[in-house]
Formats: sequence, structure tokens, C-alpha cells
Amino acid sequence: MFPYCVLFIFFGMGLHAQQFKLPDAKDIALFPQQNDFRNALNLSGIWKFKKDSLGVGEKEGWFNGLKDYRSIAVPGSWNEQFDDMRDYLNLAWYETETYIPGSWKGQRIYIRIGSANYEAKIWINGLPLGMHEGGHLPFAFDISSHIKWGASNRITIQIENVLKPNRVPTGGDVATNFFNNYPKTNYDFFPYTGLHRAVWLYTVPTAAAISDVTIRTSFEGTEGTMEVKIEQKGNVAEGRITVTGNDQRSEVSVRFSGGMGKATIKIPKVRLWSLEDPFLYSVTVTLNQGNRLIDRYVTGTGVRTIAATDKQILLNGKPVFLKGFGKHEDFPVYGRGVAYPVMIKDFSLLKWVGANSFRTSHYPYDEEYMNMADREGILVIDEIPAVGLFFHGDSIQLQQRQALCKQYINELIARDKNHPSVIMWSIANEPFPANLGMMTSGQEVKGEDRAIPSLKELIGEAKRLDSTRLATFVGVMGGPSDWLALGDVVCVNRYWGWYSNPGDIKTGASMLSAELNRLHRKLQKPIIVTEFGADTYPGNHADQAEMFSEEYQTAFIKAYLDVADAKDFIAGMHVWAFADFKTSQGIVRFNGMNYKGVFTRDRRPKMAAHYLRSRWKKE
Ligand code: GCB
Repeated sequence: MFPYCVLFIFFGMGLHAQQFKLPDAKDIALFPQQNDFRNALNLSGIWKFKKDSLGVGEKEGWFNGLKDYRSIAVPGSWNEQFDDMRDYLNLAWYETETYIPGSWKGQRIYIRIGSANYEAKIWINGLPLGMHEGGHLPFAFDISSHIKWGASNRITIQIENVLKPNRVPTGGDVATNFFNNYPKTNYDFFPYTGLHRAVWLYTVPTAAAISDVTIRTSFEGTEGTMEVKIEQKGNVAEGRITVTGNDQRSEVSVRFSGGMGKATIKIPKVRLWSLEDPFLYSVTVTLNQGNRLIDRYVTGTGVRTIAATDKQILLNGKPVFLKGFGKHEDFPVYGRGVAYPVMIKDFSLLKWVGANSFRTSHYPYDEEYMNMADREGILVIDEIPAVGLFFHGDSIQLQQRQALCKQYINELIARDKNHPSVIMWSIANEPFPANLGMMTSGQEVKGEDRAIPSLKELIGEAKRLDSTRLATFVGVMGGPSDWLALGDVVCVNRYWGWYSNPGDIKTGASMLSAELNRLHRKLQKPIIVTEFGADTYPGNHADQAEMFSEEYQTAFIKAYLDVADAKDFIAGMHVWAFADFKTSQGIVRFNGMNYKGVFTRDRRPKMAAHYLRSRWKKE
């Protein structure tokens, strides 16, 4: 656990002491870009890889070059690429080599690692660079002083994913072992490990560089407004912002003071970003010295607003009902690594089934998912990797988890704040009270007193960083309703008729209905059922709906959607889950799989997917 205020961490002893920097969340605000002032090089491909089960790599100086290595694909989890690595979560090393193009000389050079799950340390040419905790968000370091010109540069990354209760997501010997599984995660997805997203090298101009762009949008009548805040590393006094799109062009100049500049751009006859017309404006930001350009960054965003009443979510002032899923980044062989054909397929299936939204359960997804959602008009509940949070037991561990959650909120909002598709931040999935049993009745249990200030602080942090979006967390079945009161929207995961009252959909649906009424009466906020579903072995049929059959899943989903249809305060229904996914082994997880997908793991529709399509396409 590494608080951001600590600048250096020391490892080893005496002469071998190594200094590792901690990253600054600000450095991930702008995705690497190739243009006339910036360069970007994607290092995806085959890397060298070596397991370090005895933990001797650092002492033996493996950062000076891996010996007896094997080959591994990056991005990709290591767990399914080899026959001895599935459950291995301890130390392993990655290495690649690359020349830095000579034309990059004189520019500031960074490395950006999209996702290294869970903890990573980096060396460049054998020199310690930096480290990062948290497996689902990017981090970046300036490597300019580590580079060798005219020679190959070695990049070494050490990763481990040991499951521990003071990490987030939590795992290992957690005070309440809810899952009774192997590996011992405190969450229901496989603890895939490795370099899961691309590693980039990129440059920014040395004299001064745009380091952050924050765009807030609104509209009044037919006029749109973009409030743009630019930050720079450097001292250039002037900049320009050009917004183009819909055959219009608006340009304003910006004056900087203390590295910061702001401007408001009015867009007459604005074309709003909506589900039907997810229109994106292009926003070009430049730093200028007289007539000379110093830097350029091009981004895009849509003009839209998001708000909530006591019953509805409003997109551009009009009620919107979320139809969709909780998902995972998960696919055979590459695990949690990113592979764009599957991402494109998922968006095409979201459209096919008539969905308009998803939640990035239970961690932020690759940046391209967010770009796709912007282009496709799909709404996103963007979730930090805070799953399995609990508030009982060791208070030092509690503080460590809290600090990590705050770090993740800062990183996520730095990364995703300009995406019009993102309508809500979720600061946790199912934080749970100690006395929650697996199969609870319809009643709620009392939560620990210290949960409320913790959750409140996290929602407050999201609001402090971004007051333009909704913020919430996702509540567990049987969890306290006074926790749920903290979010702008009440989000609940419900499985009455599955984990509770198994086999009895009718009772499950009436429990759901009664509970939703009670929650709304008490909380007076719109409610989204962010998860509901049933494990379904594909191809398993029953003439009378029976658990694990395709008929049961379909009937379960239908019953829940019918309950929601009869209530005007339900603002969305997200089926759990989009596709079957791998999880830890345990007696409730046949094949080490969660089979609640309406698509199979290889994206074939089950009967429930056809049912949803027939229902959602009509609405
Ligand atoms: C939940 C969790 C999700 C699980 C799901 C299930 O409530 O949020 O991570 O996979 O239930 O299938 O049990």
C-alpha cells in the first residue's frame, strides 16, 4: 500500500538500496497521442517472461537481463498461457527491448503501463524507475533520464498479485471468508495476473506540454457550452482551443497563469450527445508562443448533461432507462488481457440485444471500451476496483483499503472524465457488513458504524473531483439501507429466487417487489437493479423451468423485468452478467465458472439473450 505523499520507497540494503518513484495520477490524464508534436509507440507483442517463485529476482539482479526465460504475449494474463501458471499469483518478471527513435531526442519521454495486475515495479536499463499498486488503472513515469540513445533499451517489469486483506480488491485470509474458494479471492472473478493492457512509450515537448484537459459540458435551449480547463507543464502564456463538428468551428484563446488556463466555448445550434445520436465534437488544444505552436493535443467529447430526480435519471433533461449488463473483461486463453475483436463483438452484441448501457464491473476497463461507448451511444457506470470491501477487523487494514480506494478514484477520474458515455462513478461493489450470510432473508442487517464515514468519504471524493456526474456504490443483498442512502442513485444487486429461495422465482420476484417499494419509500431516489440473474449451463433445458436450465434463467429475468416495469422509480435493470466468465474454484462454481452470462464465454447467445432482444428491441 503506497500513499501518494511518500515519494520514494527503499528496497534492499546498503549499496543495493533501490529507489522507486510513485506515479502521479495527473500523468495518466492524456492518453498517448501521435501528432506533429508528440510520438507514441505501442510495445505490445511477445515479451520475455520468468517466474520468480522463490523471490530471488531482485537480489540476483534479474533487471540486468532475464536468463532462461520463456515467451509471453503482452497484453494478456499469464494464467492460461502456460500449463503451470493458472493459480500462480506470486512474483514474475517481464522484459522487452526497444530502440528509442533518434527523432525523439530532445523530447520528454514517458512510459505508460495500461494495467499491471496487481503490483508492479519497473526498471529501465537496469535502473529502478517506479512502482504502482492497483491492477486495473494505468500509470506513467518520465523515463527521459534513463534512456540510452543509439542502443537498445531494456524495460523490465516485475509483477505479483498475492491476495491480501489490505489490498483492493481484497483477498487472502479475509476476516469473513464468504466465498470459500481457491484461489482465495474475496470476489467472484478469477484473479488474473500480468500485463493486461498495452505498454506505451510516448513523448511530449520538453519546453512546455499540455498535461491535462478537462471539459465540462452543458446546454441551454439550442446553445451548448464547453468549459475547458487546460493544465500545462511549462510556462507558455497562451493557448488556443478549437472545437469542430457538425459543420461548425469555434475557436477561443486561453491565457495561462500558474500553468492553468480556462475558457468557455459556446456552440450555437448544438448537436447533443444522446443514445440515438452519440455525436462527438473534436476539441483541439494548443500551446502557442506568438505564431509558433509548442504543443497540440486533440481529444473529443459530446455535449450532454446528466442528473437524477427522486425517481429518474435524466440525460439531457429527459428520463432515460438503463437496459444492459454488468460485464467482465474476460475471455479464454488471454484472460483479463485486452483483445479488440472481442471488445468490438461485445458492442455489436449490446446493440443486437437492444441494450443501452453497462457497468464496468468490477474495475475500470481498457480505454478503448470507453472510446467505443462514446461512439456507440452506450451509457457507462464506471466502477473502481473496490470489490469485497469490509469494515470490521483490523483498523490499519481498513485505512489502507480506504487510501487505495481514494487513489483509484483519483486515477479513474483523471483517465475517464471527458467521456460523455460515463454518467456515473461507482466507488464500490457490494461492500459488506460482517454479519451478512450468503443466503439472507428479505430483511437487511445492521452495518458497522465506521462504514458510513468511509463510504461517504469515497463518494465525496468522486464528487469533489467531478461534480458533473452522479456518484454511487452498488449494494449487496441484505446490506443496510442507510449505506444506500449515500449515493445519488440507489444501486442494488439482487438474487431473490436464486441465492435466497432457490428454485422459487415467484416468491423471489415478490420479495424483490416488496423490497424495492420499501427502499424507495425510505430513500426517495431512483433505483437501478445493477445485478440480477441465474447460473445457466448452456444447452441445459427443462420443460418446467429448473435452476441451471436456460428456461430458468429466462423466466428469472422476465420476472424481474416485470417487477421493474410496474414501478416508476426504477431507473434501470442490468442483468448479471453479459457473458459467462472464469472465477475461482468453489462448490458453487461448476468448472470454476460463473454461468450467469446471457452469452456464453465465447459470445454465443443463450435463450435469455434472445428473450432480452425480443423485449428490449421492442421498447
Ligand atoms: C454479486 C457480485 C458479482 C457476482 C454475482 C454472482 O453480487 O457483485 O461479482 O459474480 O453476485 O453471480 O454471485
